[in-house]
Amino acid sequence: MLVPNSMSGRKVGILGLGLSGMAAARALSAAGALTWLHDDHGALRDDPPCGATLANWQDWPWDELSSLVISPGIPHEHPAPHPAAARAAAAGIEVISEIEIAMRAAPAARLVAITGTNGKSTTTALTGHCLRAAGRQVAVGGNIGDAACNLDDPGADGVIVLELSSYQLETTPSLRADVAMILNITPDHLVRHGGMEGYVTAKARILAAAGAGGLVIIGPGAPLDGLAARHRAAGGQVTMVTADDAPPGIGSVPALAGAHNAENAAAAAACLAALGLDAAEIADGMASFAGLPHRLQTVARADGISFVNDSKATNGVATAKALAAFDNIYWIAGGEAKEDGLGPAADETAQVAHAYLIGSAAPDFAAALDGLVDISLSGNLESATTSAFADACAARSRNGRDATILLSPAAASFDQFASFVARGEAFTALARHLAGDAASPGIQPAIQGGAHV
Ligand code: UMA
Repeated sequence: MLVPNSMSGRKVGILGLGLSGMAAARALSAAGALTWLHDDHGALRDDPPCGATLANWQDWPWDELSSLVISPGIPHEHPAPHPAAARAAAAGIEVISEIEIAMRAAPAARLVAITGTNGKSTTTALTGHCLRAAGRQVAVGGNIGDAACNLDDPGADGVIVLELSSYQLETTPSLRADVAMILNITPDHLVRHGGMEGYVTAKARILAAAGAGGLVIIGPGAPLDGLAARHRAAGGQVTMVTADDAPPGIGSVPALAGAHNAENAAAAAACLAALGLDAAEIADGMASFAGLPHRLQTVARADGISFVNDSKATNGVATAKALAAFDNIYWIAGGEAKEDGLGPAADETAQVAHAYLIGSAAPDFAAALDGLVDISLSGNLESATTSAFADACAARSRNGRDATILLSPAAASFDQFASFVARGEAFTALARHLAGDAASPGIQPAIQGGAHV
């Protein structure tokens, strides 16, 4: 556990008792701080730690609080601040994240901080995996799943690799990174950041974390070019990477299929080189990377038909990348649409044999795809997967072509599932049932522990 000893004796409110809120409560308790805990939905995953009081936020000792730790999913500015955050701001009480609590523990390990709209979990897991494969002590956490406060400091020779969302970056003023990455920025979470400018500003906070001494690794395209120029002008070190900088042979690693993963691999490789790994260590680590669940994860195969679970693709940019990575695709999409709907995914349909649309986004997605591909309005995932498999089998018996049944929704899951994890698990179960192969021999297992909940 990362314990912020400098906060000993402080009184701290904690809003939201999910993974990060409870981790912050435990770390603050270990530091000797007193905490008051509240969750609007009454959920409490574990017993409150020693020194913690469960109480409605209105009943906290506001005059004595030094800080409010707010869960990343709770708005503190846009579209409207949670009333407790508004009260803290009015009283001049700092509003901070659980990541900030971990930073105040001042771990001795070197720190890699990774953000981006898409690919940050894969790049975080890949970087951690390669370091571990090269014999380094590593702790991996943040938005990827394990709260930062739960990590153990691997020590001065070790590395902490953190995936950071825009929500977490906004409220972590003490972030300091030896290597910081921004992989890409495309519109996402705009309501929470008051628009694109606010979203880019939140992501760009990672540049300040690297300061002049750290290395910033930046992916291609706008608005990243501008951020890179700005950071260089301020005296910072910047390495810009594209897919062409990926180590040779990446294309044959199943978990790193597609041009987008070549970009992720290029960023990870630049980071690993900066941390002292040689080219052979980087190549070996990448070759043995098994990927993450729900991201281009092959979950079943039957007679030349592969089922690929890309449930984590909750926006059009992520789905466009998946559509570019396969041939002859029977594509399942839909759910709760983002502001830009299918976005660039509507321009990547050249390899789509048929689209099966589900959830509340289906009518809008159908309109966007009209005239581009054959469409079925399937309603739900079960119907879509069953139809896709039947159609793919029938076509294969006619033309002999292998096919991919791809769940890459370009939409959030919340209209029909509790999370993208639940959606991906449902697809996996259906796929294995249809493939008649519960164990799915020959399927490369994705590494566990990276699933967001
Ligand atoms: N809650 C309230 N009031 C509200 C809203 C929520 O009290 O108005 C409560 C909920 O009841 C819940 C708690 O707040 O009990 C917080 O739940 P949460 O899911 O928002 O947060 P955590 O469980 O702490 O998980 C967070 C990240 N969640 C979000 O950013 C929404 C996790 O990222 C992260 O893995 C975890 O911390 C550990 O760092 C998830 C995510 O969806 C995977 N991230 C977004 C993304 O990747 O796009 C940013």
